[in-house]
Amino acid sequence: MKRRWISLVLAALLAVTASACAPGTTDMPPASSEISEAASGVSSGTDKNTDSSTSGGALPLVEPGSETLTLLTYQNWHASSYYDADGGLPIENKIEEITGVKIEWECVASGDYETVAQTRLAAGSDLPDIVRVPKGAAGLTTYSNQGLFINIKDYMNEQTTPNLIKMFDENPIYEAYCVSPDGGIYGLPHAEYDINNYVVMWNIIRTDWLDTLGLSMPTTIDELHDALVAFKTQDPNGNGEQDEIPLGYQNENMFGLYTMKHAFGFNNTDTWSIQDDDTVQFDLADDKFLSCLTTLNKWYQEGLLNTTVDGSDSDMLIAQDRLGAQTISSMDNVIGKNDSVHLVNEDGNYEFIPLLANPDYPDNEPKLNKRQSFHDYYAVTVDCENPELAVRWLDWVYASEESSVLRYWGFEGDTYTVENGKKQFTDKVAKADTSAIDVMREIGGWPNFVGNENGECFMAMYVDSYCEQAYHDFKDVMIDRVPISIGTPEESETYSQKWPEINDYVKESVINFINGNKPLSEWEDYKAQLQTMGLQDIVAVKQAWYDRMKDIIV
Ligand SMILES: [Ca+2]
Repeated sequence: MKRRWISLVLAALLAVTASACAPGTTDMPPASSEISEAASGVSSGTDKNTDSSTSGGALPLVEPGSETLTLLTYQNWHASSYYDADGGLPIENKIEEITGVKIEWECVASGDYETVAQTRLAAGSDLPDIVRVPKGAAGLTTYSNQGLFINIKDYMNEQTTPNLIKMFDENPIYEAYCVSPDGGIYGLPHAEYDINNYVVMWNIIRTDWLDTLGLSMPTTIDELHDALVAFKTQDPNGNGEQDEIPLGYQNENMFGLYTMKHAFGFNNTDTWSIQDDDTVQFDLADDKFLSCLTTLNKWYQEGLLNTTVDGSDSDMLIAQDRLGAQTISSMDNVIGKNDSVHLVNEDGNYEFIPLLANPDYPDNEPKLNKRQSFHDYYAVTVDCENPELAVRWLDWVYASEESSVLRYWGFEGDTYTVENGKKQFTDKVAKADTSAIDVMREIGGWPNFVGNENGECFMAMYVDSYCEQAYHDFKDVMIDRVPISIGTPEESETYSQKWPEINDYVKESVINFINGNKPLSEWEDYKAQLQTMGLQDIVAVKQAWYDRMKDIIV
């Protein structure tokens, strides 16, 4: 009975993880909203004026039902609620009502999406009006240079795109991620920027095991080491067996141990960093990283690290009350892990480990990198017969506060209420049997088309949970990643030709250095090989991206 219950819970956890997971990001969900209640048009929809050529932000954008746009995008993450279902989903229907624009959906399962979308774009004819561009920023470069997308900037002005202009003014990073090297705007990125100011994604540890063994939360790399040794040798799960695995992996599997580099003189937790002089650096080829690898290799030899390189047994180890610490979990998943361990040990509790100090690097003050905040672009194709309308539709759906409320909070009185100007989800969402985000996706919320996810709304799903504590613990040390932005055709070609191979080689080498399959004495060979493979060219591309972006933001 117990076993069945565990497997049900695990299945539910997996379902949540899968549904919350956007490709190109790590393991976490989205979110949204800030928003004024004065959502002009949300309640009315039809009583406003509408000359499509001049009305700008007025709603509806056109005479209701007079215009249709086709949209090629991912299917809803929800297991059974589809954007292209007969009758539509409540939130998309509301968008149609407000904008007056009918959407003809062409939805593809995420696993098939790149192939389908690439095939459609390769054909170069009979394209949908709006498309989620495959292959991220590189895809946008490729297809815009083939002339398949209109320049949205040609239609941008106070009349046509008041919401986008306001968004760019208030948050220049959006503009920085939109503008191509030629100055045009060929797509709007799926944004997890705002939500990522809230989402902590970091390494976790069993705090109840620390308590049991009389240890404090580690604050230095040596204290973490000693805690892992105690986990291994002092039977914290109390079953009389030495069956604990001190440190395992989630995202990026064993390679995710690179995050320990923050305790070895690096200023961040990612593989790339910005130095004080504004140069971009690939940290995993910096000699300081050899010290990190040397330490991890020692930990491996001491039996402190899980030998399952892909981390595939982590969920099982957690559910068996056997895993002491784990790399790279997002904060909502920490809650899921605690639910899982509670089935066998009601005291079981994972929390994030603070960023660790190291006396060898006394002045280092590392920061925690957020998740990648922008990925996948939405573009208007040259086959669109009414590009101005498509741009106005994107302007309202992507960038307006009213749309943000509708798409991420849903319907006032039904999925959320407002008290003293503060929104909160109703029990229908917050106390449902499934995750809050799944309830919202069932009605078309938290969409994976034209997303722009807001953290306040995300946090409202986790009121009084560990997420609140985690956010407060880490909000002051979180920084953005080195950007992956829209390149020139040359940059894009260099990046797509060289980076995947380099990336694979780095991951394989890091794992082999740690588990001893590659002697640490081969560090210099590793660095030389990276140069041979063209790492310096990738560094130059990333530097150009960063410099252009900085110019727009400053
Ligand atoms: Ca034990």
